[in-house]
Parts: sequence; C-alpha cells; structure tokens
Amino acid sequence: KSVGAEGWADVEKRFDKLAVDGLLLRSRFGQCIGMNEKEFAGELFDALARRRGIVTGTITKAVLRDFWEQLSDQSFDARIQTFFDMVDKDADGRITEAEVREIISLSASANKLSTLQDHADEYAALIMEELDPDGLGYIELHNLEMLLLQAPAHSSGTVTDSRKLSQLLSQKLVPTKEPNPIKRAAKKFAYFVEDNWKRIWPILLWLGVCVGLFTWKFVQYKNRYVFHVMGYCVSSAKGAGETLKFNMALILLPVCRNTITWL
Ligand SMILES: [Ca+2]
Repeated sequence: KSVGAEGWADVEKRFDKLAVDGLLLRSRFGQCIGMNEKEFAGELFDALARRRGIVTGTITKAVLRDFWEQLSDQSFDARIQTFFDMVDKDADGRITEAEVREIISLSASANKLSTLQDHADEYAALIMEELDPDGLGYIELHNLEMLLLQAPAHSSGTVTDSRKLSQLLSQKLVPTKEPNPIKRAAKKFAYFVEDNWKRIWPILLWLGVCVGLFTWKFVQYKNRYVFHVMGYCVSSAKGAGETLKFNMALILLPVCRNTITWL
C-alpha cells in the first residue's frame, strides 16, 4: 500500500543495510520495501519469487530491483498480474477453485470473519461460476481482466489509459456507499439474512408455531360463552398457556432423547 510512495534509492539503501552477503532474506523483504504488514509482505514475496522460479527464499539486489519495478508499476496490467500471482499458488498460470477457496479462508481468518470462513466453499463456487463461464475448472488471467474491464467499457466507451483503468478498477472493487440510509440498512439486512439464514429459519419457525398456537386458542375461546363473562382475559391466558405447553415440550425433547440413548 505504501509501495510506490518512495523511490528505488531508499529501497536500495535499506537493501545494503539488511542484506547478508548480498542476499536479502524473505523475512526482511517487507522492511526493505517499506511495508509494515509483515505477513502480507511475505505473501507478496512468495508470489513474486514463485513466478520467477526462485525457491531459495533469498534474493539478490538485481532481483529486488525487478520485484520493485513490478510493485511500483501503477498500471492496470502490472497490478492485476501481482494479484493473480498471489492467488496462483503453484504458478501454473491458472487459478483453480481450491486456490480461490484458500485465498478466501486466508483473508477470512486474517480479518476474523467466521461466517465468511463457513461459506468459503460456497463463495469460491460463486466466484468460479462468474469467472469461468465455460466450466473449464480454472481461471486464467484474461478472465479476470475481462470481468474487471467489462463495467468501465460499458459506461465510457473505450478506455485505454491504464491509470484511468486502475482508478475504475478500484471503484469497482470498493462497494459504492448508498446515499439513502434506509436503502443502505435494507441492503445490510439482506446480506445479514443471506449469511445467517441457517440460524434465522429455525427461530422464525419457532416464532410462527408460537403465534399460531396462541391465535388458535385465542379464537377458540373467543367463540365460547365464557368470553362474554371474562372478556379477553380468558382467551389471552388460554393462548399463552398453549404456547407454554409447546415450549415445555421443546425443552423436554432433548432430555427424552438423552434418556433413550442412555437406555
Ligand atoms: Ca494454479
């Protein structure tokens, strides 16, 4: 993120200080390029080294220069290539569903998003569906570029300036903020339901049964003679009593099962 803010001269100076026998260790790569996120810098190092077939975990100054040039290149192609390399763990030029799943799990655990973790398979499948329309089982670099270029190409005809492109790319990747607060809340709620529907439906079912039982008894007693004497008191009490019976049964159910297992 802070890459590109400073020039090669600073990086070179740090290389001279950090390198041992002209070789820079992977663990010092982040510090050398001025990146604070150590883990991310490590991932970045792996991605860049992988594509160049470097397996030693150390780099020379010439290689660092090469890395630096790719990282500080703000063009759309260079950035998408770096991103692609980070996901493509075996550097075969293709992203498989397993690699997509891995990157989702990784970012989910890094950001402590447990529901995202739970749905990693599902989301990976969705991404594959979107980026692999021919069902080949993998994504290639041009699929990714196509998707990201589709929207801007629609809106503003031909866009060839790569700086403008990467700007549009960031716009597409960062969700636009909805100005209407009610619509925003509704959208948020929709996402919440989508992520938690497995927890929501049993609660809704339970609520539905309770309301149903209450209404059933309430109406039954409303049509009886006693209603004319006691009013709404008796129907409310009877309705509540019915839901109480249901909930008692619910509480007893697991106990029964345990008893059966025990026997
Ligand atoms: Ca791959």
